[in-house]
Amino acid sequence: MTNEELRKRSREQDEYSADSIQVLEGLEAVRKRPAMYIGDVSVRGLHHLVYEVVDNSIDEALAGYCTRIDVTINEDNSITVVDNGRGIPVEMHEKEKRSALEVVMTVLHAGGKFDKDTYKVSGGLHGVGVSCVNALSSRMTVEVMRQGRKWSQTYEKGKPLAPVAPVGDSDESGTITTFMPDNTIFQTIDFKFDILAARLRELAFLNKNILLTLTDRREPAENGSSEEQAHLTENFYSERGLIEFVEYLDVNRERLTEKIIYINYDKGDVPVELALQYNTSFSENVHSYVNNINTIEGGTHLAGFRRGLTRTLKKYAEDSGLTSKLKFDINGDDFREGLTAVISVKVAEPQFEGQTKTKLGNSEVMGSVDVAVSTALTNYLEENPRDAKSIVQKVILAATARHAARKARELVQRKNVLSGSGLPGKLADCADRDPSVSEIFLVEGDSAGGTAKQGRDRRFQAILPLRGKILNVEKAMQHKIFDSEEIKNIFTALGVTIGTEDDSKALNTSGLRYAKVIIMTDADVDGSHITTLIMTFFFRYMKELIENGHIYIATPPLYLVKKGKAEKYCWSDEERDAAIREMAQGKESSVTIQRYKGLGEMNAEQLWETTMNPETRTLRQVTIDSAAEADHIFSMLMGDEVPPRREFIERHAKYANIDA
Ligand code: 0RA
Repeated sequence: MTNEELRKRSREQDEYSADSIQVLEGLEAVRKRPAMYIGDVSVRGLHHLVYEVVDNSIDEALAGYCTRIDVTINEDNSITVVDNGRGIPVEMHEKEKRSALEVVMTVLHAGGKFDKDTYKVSGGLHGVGVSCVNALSSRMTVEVMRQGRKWSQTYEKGKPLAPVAPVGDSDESGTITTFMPDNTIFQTIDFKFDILAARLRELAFLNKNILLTLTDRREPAENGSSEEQAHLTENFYSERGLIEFVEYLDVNRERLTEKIIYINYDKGDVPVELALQYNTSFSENVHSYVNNINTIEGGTHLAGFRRGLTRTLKKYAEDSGLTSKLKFDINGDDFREGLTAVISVKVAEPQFEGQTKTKLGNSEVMGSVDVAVSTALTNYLEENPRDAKSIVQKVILAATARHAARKARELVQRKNVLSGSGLPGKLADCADRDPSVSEIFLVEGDSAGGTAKQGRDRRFQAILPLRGKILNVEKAMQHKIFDSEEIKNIFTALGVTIGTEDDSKALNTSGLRYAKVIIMTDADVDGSHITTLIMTFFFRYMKELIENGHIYIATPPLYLVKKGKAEKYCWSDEERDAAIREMAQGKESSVTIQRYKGLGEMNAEQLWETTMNPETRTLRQVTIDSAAEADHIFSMLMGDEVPPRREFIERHAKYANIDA
């Protein structure tokens, strides 16, 4: 190298580090307050990192340049995302004086700045930009295949180790991103196959004709126990998009109508795509998306959908004379009982509002969705009179049931007022009246309930025993649900009410009496069935409590390993084996193993120590990672079809191999 070249190189490196300093300020902010950028640093935030990277590849696919996205969980638990798009530009960025790739990777929100038309990064929750992922990774490498060459740059905690450099030739195009989440930032860096699979499946349905794959290269757990099974590769691909999404959501429900109603309306300003069908169940399962983001708080698109649906069906019902003899009104809810629908809109500049920033605020979207639904549904009803009649009859049935339910509900509420405190007789309440420090255990069976009552700290722990299996709400109509003693007890004990004059499903949680609602059942097949029933109830009737982090599952131990005076509680087979190995070393007296099948086998003190004492217990918080996936799973678990349920349970249940 000549002196001239050396000087040039040194000059470049100086400039390079000057740039990096400026960059660091932005990304340092992300590392200081990660939750502000990705929501939280728990399992959820961790998986958002992957979504962020994948979303960029999806954008490239939506621009028409990418057909395939491969996600791999590598052996070391890092993630690699490969796409076959055009590759992130690597050319000099005029203003920034460094490679465009480096700008994208190191400048906050730099994502779409340099190619406005084709590179529209999805806004909202995941739209924080891939630079955030970089900032929160201990190491990240991006390789770009473009124009015959392969380029690469590596970063640590968002900081480039060297400028973007060519590393070889390539006759392909695309982007390969590999990152290792920073374990000093995240509570856990263990990626869950099922969580990623649910999101990729959702993306495949929402964006047809893109092949998404997920591969797990980690070692399967030694004995293949519980969740950590050998997953190899799963492919997600959908040719019919939302139609297949609705089929997937409803696989375990009986359809009421012959065809899925499908609308793809992109004549207006806001492209609207939606699919819907009615089934014979009683729940409403409407999932809405804006730019591929699940808007769990709804918003203007959902309001437009409801308005269009209600108006169109109401008009059809009236014109057909089917509702003329009804003695009471039909309201909006009635049109959505047994309705499964997915609405997906693409909005150029989405305004997200609400607690979790998942509520669409753009007012212009309401009209677009309303028009799209009305137009398509009107045509459908005209062309399919048999289906139209089934739908109207279903709506009438829903209205009738709603009236019956209101009577039952009023009865419950009146009874509460009359019986003084209004709390169920079976409830052993806690002394403290401050909900923020109070917890309630929903306990299976009166006998375990008795032990729990003795074992608890009555200052802040309440016990509500439930009799055996609670009603399967997936299969029951609403008024039956309010007839159920156990379910009424849950409502009144929690201080939650449901239903107002104009919305029979509106939930009022402002009177919630406990910050933690803990489901405590036996560690066996029956116990997990009961847990599932209770969780289904919460998911369908008190979803807000799950979303706000109030629902927990207690984890009683599975074994007690004993030798002489030494005792160890164990929560898995591996723990048990380790305890046996450890205790067997002394050899004087023999090791005994007690398998706890039920809570009732523990005495009050043991139950307190292992399962109820906040200092020593482990609670599992119930969260919803994907509303659509949860809907699919609950309808399958609680539905009529046995084979899919058995398969699911065998794959996931911790207890299946012990008792079955
Ligand atoms: C803007 C312009 C061009 C490609 C991309 C963005 C791009 C970004 C990502 C992020 C992940 N994968 C991606 N693939 C492509 C290309 C502009 C051109 O080639 O003219």
